[in-house]
Amino acid sequence: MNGSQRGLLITLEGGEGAGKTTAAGHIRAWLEDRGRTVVSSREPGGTPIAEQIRSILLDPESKDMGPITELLLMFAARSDNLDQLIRPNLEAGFDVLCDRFTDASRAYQGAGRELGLGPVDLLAQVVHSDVTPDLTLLLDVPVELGMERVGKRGVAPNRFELAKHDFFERIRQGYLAQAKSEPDRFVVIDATQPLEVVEKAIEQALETRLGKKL
Ligand code: Z5A
Repeated sequence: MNGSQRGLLITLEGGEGAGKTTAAGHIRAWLEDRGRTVVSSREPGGTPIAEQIRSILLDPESKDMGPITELLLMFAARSDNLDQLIRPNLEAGFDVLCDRFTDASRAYQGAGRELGLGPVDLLAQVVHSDVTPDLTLLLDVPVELGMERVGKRGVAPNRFELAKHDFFERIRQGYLAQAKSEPDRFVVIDATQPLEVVEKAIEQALETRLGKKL
């Protein structure tokens, strides 16, 4: 029930082109069909300040940015998203659907940039010790397939998309390791399948994991 109860935080994770943005629309509609009010966000971004930080992070001109700067900017954006959007909406009883959250920092900065989980978990403790996703859907695709999908969009690559294959492979393995270590929070979806099959798998995960809370 929305209103008096805290809303649910659902996060979407995965490598480039896994289908998170596509899935977000489907999840939102599924929840709304059940009478829920859903607020969407994305990271980095979601608020005016965080969107400005996103521009710096994705700009290919920021090519000299070091991994610690990158991590701190991710958490600066996240902190604003939490203050302005995530916490107030959860407290108002609305569900928040976020395209990426701290697991992306674990995968991209922790595994991809090889900072390890220590600094990520430390910042997570500082920034949101009070907030953990109720459910995290990890859309998993091999790096090549994700890149192929992104390539078809015909949009200029952002700073992350210019990285080498090894970086994306570490990210994929980082995500899968996280999912394995927190099986109660994560559901891994095989996102290589046709869209209708992926959507069915997502619906099943929502029903199984959140059914009783709705
Ligand atoms: N980043 C980070 O490093 N650390 C952090 O803490 C956070 C983020 C939070 C911005 O993310 C960047 O920030 C990101 C990680 C880093 N790296 N990059 N770039 P983003 O989420 O904005 O960017 P993204 O991951 O590149 O998203 P994306 O490319 O938009 O991918 P997507 O949302 O997962 O995919 P999509 O747009 O839904 O689908 C891609 C295409 O595939 C599209 O044409 C779809 O129609 C198609 N598609 C989707 N599903 C299917 C299926 N099942 N079959 C066939 N085709 C499909």
